[in-house]
Amino acid sequence: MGAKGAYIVRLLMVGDSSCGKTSLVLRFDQNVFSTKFVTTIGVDYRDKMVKVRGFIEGAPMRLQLWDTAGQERFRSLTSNFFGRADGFVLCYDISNRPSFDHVIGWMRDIKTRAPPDCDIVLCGNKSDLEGDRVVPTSEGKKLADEYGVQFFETSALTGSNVEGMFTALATTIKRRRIDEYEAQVGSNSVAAGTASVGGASRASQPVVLGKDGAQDASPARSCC
Ligand SMILES: Nc1nc2c(ncn2[C@@H]2O[C@H](COP(=O)(O)OP(=O)(O)OP(=O)(O)O)[C@@H](O)[C@H]2O)c(=O)[nH]1
Ligand SMILES: [Mg+2]
Repeated sequence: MGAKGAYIVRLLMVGDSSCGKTSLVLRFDQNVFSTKFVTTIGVDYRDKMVKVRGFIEGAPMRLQLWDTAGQERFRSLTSNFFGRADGFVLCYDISNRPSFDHVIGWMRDIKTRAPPDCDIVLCGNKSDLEGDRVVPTSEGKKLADEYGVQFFETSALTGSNVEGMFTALATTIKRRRIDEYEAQVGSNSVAAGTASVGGASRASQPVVLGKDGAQDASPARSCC
């Protein structure tokens, strides 16, 4: 599918190293999985065209998946990307307690550096490792509730919940944009057919309907 008419949504994958961020992106984008661990250097980038219900039916959504490195040494680099995100997938590994404990720090970084209206999903990955589980589902859910964000447990290995999680986040973002759009139209009395969408609260990155906002979709490329 071409990118014409797509609206662009920027999603950032964040969380500790080895919790499975890259694996989740690869499962979602290409339906593949590898047990080999190749740690991400800086930030990798992928495009994924998806369709979600609502707004202008049939208009595709172009997900820009920014897969950041979890290693501490890249933290100042990767946090520079937070400011332009529409949504975050904040990951931990259900078989790794420190990765869950560090969610608080990741959340603090997001709250400090990301747009205040960005949407967040808390994602407990590696749900296939039930025998090694050290973070109960109830604990992940409780933390997500405290932050007021959606919660999913996923497995990049089996594919369980992976598409559902990304789709839920994309749908939430789209819903928010509809609300922003309607508020904008309502307050400005702007004709719906000519208005740009999503710029109401984030002037730096308006989402423009009916325009091809970026280059052709391409495989992963490292930007840093
Ligand atoms: N069993 C299991 N292993 C997984 C799963 N997801 C990822 N892994 C493994 O965990 C290791 C790390 O996965 P990555 O996706 O590279 O982790 P990452 O979060 O991108 O790590 P950084 O790039 O260093 O931040 C790899 O060996 C993967 O095969 C999962 O759902 N289940
Ligand atoms: Mg990675």
